[in-house]
Formats: sequence, structure tokens, C-alpha cells
Amino acid sequence: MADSILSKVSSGVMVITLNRPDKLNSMNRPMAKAFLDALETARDDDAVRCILITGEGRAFCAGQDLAEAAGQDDGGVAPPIASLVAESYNPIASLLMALEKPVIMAVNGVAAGAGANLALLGDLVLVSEKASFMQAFIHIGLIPDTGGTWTLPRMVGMARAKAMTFLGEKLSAKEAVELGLVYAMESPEDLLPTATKLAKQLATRPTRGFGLTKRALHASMTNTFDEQLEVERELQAAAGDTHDYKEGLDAFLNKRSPEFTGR
Ligand code: T3D
Repeated sequence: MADSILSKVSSGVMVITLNRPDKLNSMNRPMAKAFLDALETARDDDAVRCILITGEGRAFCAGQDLAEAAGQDDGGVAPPIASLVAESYNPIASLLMALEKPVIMAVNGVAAGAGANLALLGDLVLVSEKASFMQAFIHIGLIPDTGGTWTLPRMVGMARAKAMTFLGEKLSAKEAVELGLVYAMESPEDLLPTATKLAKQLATRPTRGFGLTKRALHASMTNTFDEQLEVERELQAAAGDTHDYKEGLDAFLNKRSPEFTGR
């Protein structure tokens, strides 16, 4: 059986491919565990300075493998939903949110259920013209998970978040761009080359600066303005301590291109 998660590091970029195309890359427990392992490696390996996540075949990810959820993989014994969320989706979502390196999602096709909310956890989300997003949960009586109840109202406002999650309709790639849910749309042929080029660029830039920027932006979601100014003071001090800041300053003053090392 092929590995359900493929990962490869090149030019500072770890490309993680969700690889169960015959099941539209829906996630079962072994796949979620392998995905989490790959993300932990990406987080801990200093050689990885950007992460690019995409799906094999015609889908990005159709969310939870519903055959597994129904117990079909385990002699009719369905795993407790709480354990699927606690052991798979919550750790994946937490890790991605806290990961202080840029994460690019290249959404090649349908992203449904947990797969849709996984895609929205990217820092830069690029979509193919063939991509679509579907808050499919309600069709089987569930609620959005993988952080969707947190990200969606913040990204599109409460009214649209309710419409998307109550109706569970397919949102096209074009609609996702228009709503500001994703960064950019590419033709299916250009998606991966464009995402890879962008990932390689980001992998040569100040990695710590990205991480601290991400931390500051996320903190703003719950802070008052004054609290956020304090966060900026603290994190700017940390950024100012990096080797990349010294390099950027020196390069500017000496009219040369900087060589950032991510330290
Ligand atoms: O216990 C818990 O569930 C807790 C965790 C919850 C997290 C969640 O993610 S809940 C939401 C789970 N996902 C869904 O409800 C989406 C289900 N899939 C669909 O609605 C449709 O497949 C799509 C809209 C994504 C795509 O439709 P379409 O017409 O392009 O493809 P299809 O024919 O429906 O699917 C193709 C194959 O993939 C098919 O298998 P087959 O018949 O060719 O052998 C289908 O069964 C399989 N597939 C698609 N999604 C899943 C799946 N198999 C297992 N699990 C899936 N989620």
C-alpha cells in the first residue's frame, strides 16, 4: 500500500503531499498520524524554512475518512468521535497555527469537512481554478472542526460563516478568492509550479521574522490595541536579536543583496 503522506525536503522547502487519491485524500488515523509526524519534523528541522502542503489526484482532502468513522475499517466498531478529534484534528490544527515557519497550501481540488478547514490554516493559500471548499459537516450532523469555528468567522464574518456551515454548499475557487478566504488562484497546471516558486522564495527570507509576524497577527485576534502594541514591542525585540536582522541591516547599508539564514 502506498504511503498516505509523502514528504520531501528540497531548497529549504518541505513538500507534504496528502496521498490517498482514490479516497479523495480523506484522512484516517494512520494518515493523520503520518501527517502529524511530518509536520513535527518540519517544525523541528532547521533545514526546513517553508512548508508546502498539497493533495495528490483530483482532491485536496475530503476530511475524515467516513468509512473509518463508521467502523468499517475495524469490524463495525466505530472509533469515538472525540478521540478522532483529540488525536488527529486538534493536534494538527494546533501545530499548524503555532508553527513559526511559513505554511503554503496549494489546494488542487475539493477541500471538504476537516480538509477545508485544514486548507484555511495555511499562511498563504493558493487554489487551482478546479478547487472548491465545502463545510460538509452538517450533511452528516456534525459541527465544523479543525479550527473552522474559529477561523471562519474571523476570515469571512459571522453571517457568511453561518451560511457556509449551515448550508454546506460548495464554494468555488473564484468565490473563495472574492471572499478573501484565500490568497490567489492559478490554473491547474500552474498551481504547483507557482506554489513551489513562492515556497522557495520564502525559504530564503528571514524565517524567524515570519514566525514572529505570525505570532503577532494571531495574538491580535484576542488582544486590545494597547495589548497588541505591547506584543509588538516584545516580538520586535526578539526579531531585532536575530542574525537575519543584522544581515538585513548590513546588506541595506552596504547596498548588497541580503543572505538570510533563518537564524
Ligand atoms: O468521526 C468523525 O467524523 C469526526 C471527524 C470529523 C471531521 C470531518 O471531516 S467530517 C466531514 C467528512 N467529510 C465529508 O463529509 C465529505 C464527504 N465527501 C463528499 O461529500 C464528496 O465525496 C465530495 C464533495 C468531497 C466530492 O464529491 P465527488 O462527487 O467529486 O466524489 P465522490 O464520488 O463522492 O467520491 C469519490 C470517492 O471518494 C468515493 O469512493 P468510491 O465510491 O469511488 O469507492 C467516495 O466514497 C470517496 N470519498 C469521498 N469522501 C470521502 C470518501 N471516502 C471516505 N471518506 C470521505 N470523507
